[in-house]
Amino acid sequence: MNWLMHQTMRWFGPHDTVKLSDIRQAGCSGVVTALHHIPVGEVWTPDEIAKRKKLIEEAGMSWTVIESLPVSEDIKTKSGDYFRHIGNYKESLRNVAAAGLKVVTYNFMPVLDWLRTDTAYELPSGAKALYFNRLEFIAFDLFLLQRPGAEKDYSKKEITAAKKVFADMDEAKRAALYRNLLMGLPGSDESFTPGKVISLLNTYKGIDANTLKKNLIEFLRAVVPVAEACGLSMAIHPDDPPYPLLGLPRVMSTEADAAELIDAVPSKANGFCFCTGSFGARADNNLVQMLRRFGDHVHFLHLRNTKRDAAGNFFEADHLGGDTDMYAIIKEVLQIQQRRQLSIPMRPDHGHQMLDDLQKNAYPGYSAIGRLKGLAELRGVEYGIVQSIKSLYHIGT
Ligand code: CS2
Ligand code: MN
Repeated sequence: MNWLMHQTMRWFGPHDTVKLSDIRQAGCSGVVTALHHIPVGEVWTPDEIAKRKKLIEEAGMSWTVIESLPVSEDIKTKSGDYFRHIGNYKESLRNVAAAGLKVVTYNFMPVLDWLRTDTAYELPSGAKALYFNRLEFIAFDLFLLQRPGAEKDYSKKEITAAKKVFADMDEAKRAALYRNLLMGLPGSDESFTPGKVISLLNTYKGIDANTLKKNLIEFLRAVVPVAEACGLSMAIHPDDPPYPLLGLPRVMSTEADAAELIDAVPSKANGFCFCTGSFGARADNNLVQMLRRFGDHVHFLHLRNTKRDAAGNFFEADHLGGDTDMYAIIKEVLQIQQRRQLSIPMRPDHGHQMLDDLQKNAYPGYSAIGRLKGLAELRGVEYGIVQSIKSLYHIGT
């Protein structure tokens, strides 16, 4: 036996304040990255791919997983430049496969990727974590964004409580809340006025979850055969958080969503970036059961933990803390790898901002030291499981 997870970290490219040498010193042999400078919908050319690959290889690591080859809004909404973007996506797939890449992560979340109310939530230790506070989120929706019809999405009790939360916030807190929530927008450095955000949300006016799911399946029917033919695996990242927000539909939040996707386009090349942090933010997702069911389709792992409460808030806990039993997850992953006779790439998804990193600027969740700590803990769990199995069965002793 001994198929261990392939340890990687995400790198945002040459502008990332975390260096490739930091990632190597954390113990990674792989780097997960994307060509963020290429506009969504356009082709990743062989030249640009080769340049990035060279940087990673010169740093002594390999690039096998892309996160993400983004799916354009036109593809998600099946409008505008749809056909051109689908053609470009296929071309990018062929180009990355020719360069030796193996896994392509993407998501199908409308408009916004992840959503958090606080990107620097102080833990009792002084380290900082990403946090989603439901009442603050409702306050943002109702009073900062002033989204038409938003009241329909919340109970009277929640609205009253959110009013109070909002009244107690000073201007600086309100501005930070607004900024944090729009960080998941592509090009989030630009200033998005509430009017601009609402017009983006309005592009989904006629698109409910059924239509979005249909569009996702159509996208997969177009690209999975190409991926399959060139030896690539597609890996969808789940919704984060895994439920509808701001009136936008979400279609990859639950075990049922995942099953539907595989049934609709049955191919090994159609699979998941299994993010334990995103799926795990829902109490009704049984992650071990999901891994057992979809193990053959898990092409990439994001290992992260969240701590939920009854009011719908959650924060990103230590990798071995929180509501997800990381020991059980890793044990399951080891069995999948053994069965499939391969190593699944994994990365510690997010980490706390801590120690020297408290003074540094990094992408929220992506400072070096917290992720290094997370990776070391996860690696330790994996090592412990493998060693104890060996000694129990007297393998190699
Ligand atoms: C990531 C996602 O930082 C994160 O939360 O897990 O942004 C992820 O990269 C995308 O959703 C994948 O397309
Ligand atoms: Mn993730």
